[in-house]
Amino acid sequence: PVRRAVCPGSFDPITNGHLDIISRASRLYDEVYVAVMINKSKKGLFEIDERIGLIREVTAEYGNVIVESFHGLLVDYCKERDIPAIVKGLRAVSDFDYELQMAQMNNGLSGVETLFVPTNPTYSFLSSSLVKEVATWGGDVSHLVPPAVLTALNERLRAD
Ligand code: COD
Repeated sequence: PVRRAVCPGSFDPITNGHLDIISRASRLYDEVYVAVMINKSKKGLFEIDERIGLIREVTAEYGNVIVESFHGLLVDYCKERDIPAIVKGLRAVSDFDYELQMAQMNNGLSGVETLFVPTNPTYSFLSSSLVKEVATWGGDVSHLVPPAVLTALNERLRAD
């Protein structure tokens, strides 16, 4: 049987921290689905299609990563695609509380398992929102995001 896992998130935009988790998952599973979860109440910097395009570009080299968006519950996405495992990165204790709640809720809803991968310490402080804030004020984020994302950020922030 094909072993599948999903890495869900907002990915607004994808960072080296996300990429580290996705690449490690891609070595553990036959197919890794990256699900850009649509949150109507949270307007992002990048449109969903732009986020997907960037993720596809920077994960192409792994060869077994499928990138999609989904509007709804993560457990329903997993059910539709026969995915038994969610892979999440844990940055610090501060992530743990909320991630544990979601993992237990998702398991209770459908039996899906969540596996936590400890973040590479290089990226333990890294989040999409901090990247956006630093880049907005002209700070250097070139070591925190893939080159394609850096270009997209510069274009977007210059345009506004
Ligand atoms: N290092 C390692 N991993 C990281 C890093 C980093 N620096 N930054 C992020 N990650 C990992 C984490 O595992 C994180 O959870 C994931 O990447 C995604 O991060 P974000 O910031 O893009 O996404 P979030 O936190 O906004 O994602 C939340 C979800 C979209 C996963 C969640 O809200 C969800 O499942 N929504 C769907 C609706 C649903 O099912 N709700 C009920 C949940 S119980």
